[in-house]
Amino acid sequence: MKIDCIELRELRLPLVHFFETSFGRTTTRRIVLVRVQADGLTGWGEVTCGEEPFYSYETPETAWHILRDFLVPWTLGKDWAVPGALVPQFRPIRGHNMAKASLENALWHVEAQQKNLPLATLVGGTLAEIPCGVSIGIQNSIDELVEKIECELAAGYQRIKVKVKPGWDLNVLERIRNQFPRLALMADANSAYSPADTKHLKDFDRFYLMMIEQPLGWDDLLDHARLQKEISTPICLDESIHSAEDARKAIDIGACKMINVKLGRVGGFTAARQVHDVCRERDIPVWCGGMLESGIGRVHNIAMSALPGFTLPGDVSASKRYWAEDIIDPEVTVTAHGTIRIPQTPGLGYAPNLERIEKLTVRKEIFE
Ligand code: OSB
Ligand code: MG
Repeated sequence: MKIDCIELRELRLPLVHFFETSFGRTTTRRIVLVRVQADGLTGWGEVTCGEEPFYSYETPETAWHILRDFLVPWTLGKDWAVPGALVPQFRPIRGHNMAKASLENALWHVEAQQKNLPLATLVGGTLAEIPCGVSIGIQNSIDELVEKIECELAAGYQRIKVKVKPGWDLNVLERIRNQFPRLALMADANSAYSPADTKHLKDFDRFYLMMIEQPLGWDDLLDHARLQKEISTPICLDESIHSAEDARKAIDIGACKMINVKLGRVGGFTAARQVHDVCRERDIPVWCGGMLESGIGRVHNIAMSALPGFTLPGDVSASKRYWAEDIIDPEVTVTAHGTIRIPQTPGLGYAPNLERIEKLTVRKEIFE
């Protein structure tokens, strides 16, 4: 794959409903897209960082800088045997996995077209249909949250994840459990608690959650291992897992019983497959997390979710939950039984809507 041209763009995309976590509320996304031209084909990637350095230190500005000043010059004009060849090339840069993933994933998209394969098949996916859940943010009231849960269940989603933080946790879970005793329910704390809250976190056990995601420090493994010994709710790690090495260490010390895999957080399809493999060898279920992606990132998530170890419903849901109009055609839709069908056509299986992408673009830089 000879890289002839790389284009970076930033889009502004308003969410249909604000999304609030323990670290803040998002109303409009800043989406950085990467478009690569190679061997006469076009590949798309998305930087999945948040607007602020709260989920991780990456932001649209840091990603643009790392791409423009390092990753793009290291990639452009060269001939790459496979997308995974970018991994050792990018290794000298510590971290910045979301910037790295955007470029590597665009090459996977090119390769899928070259080999005439669906992206999911190219990356090793075997499932024809993936189970879907939803992540519901903190709302203005518990009544509004319950209303949202009812609406998502009516749409067919197979499990509900709610965001929690001190003051929006036991009261909320109590109410949900009373109303939906059999619901497949989980909670995501995004690092809102500390080891001093162990007794409080033990109280979550009575709600028999599928898991609690990232209760403690965003970069911690050890305290999660200590906490897991004290609580019966399975811990799932998100923020702390940046590589297959992290996954191995976390599992070895008992810091988690499940892992949320995000393509951006681990640095692209190559690393995501390695995390998947480490977990599968150790019987640790994985599922695909979300970062409020536009259609491009969403379709990459769908492809990854077809890997055989993705046995739990992911945070991969329909375009219309996020956007009045997505930037791909068709939009991602979910079946009445809460699944997404894996496209069987070569490439992404969805077409980036160039006209709409152009209209939403607020900055663009082209490298040839
Ligand atoms: O922790 O999984 C998370 C969104 C932004 C940042 C972090 C997270 C999330 C979500 C939303 O939970 C998942 C989605 O619907 O895309
Ligand atoms: Mg999370």
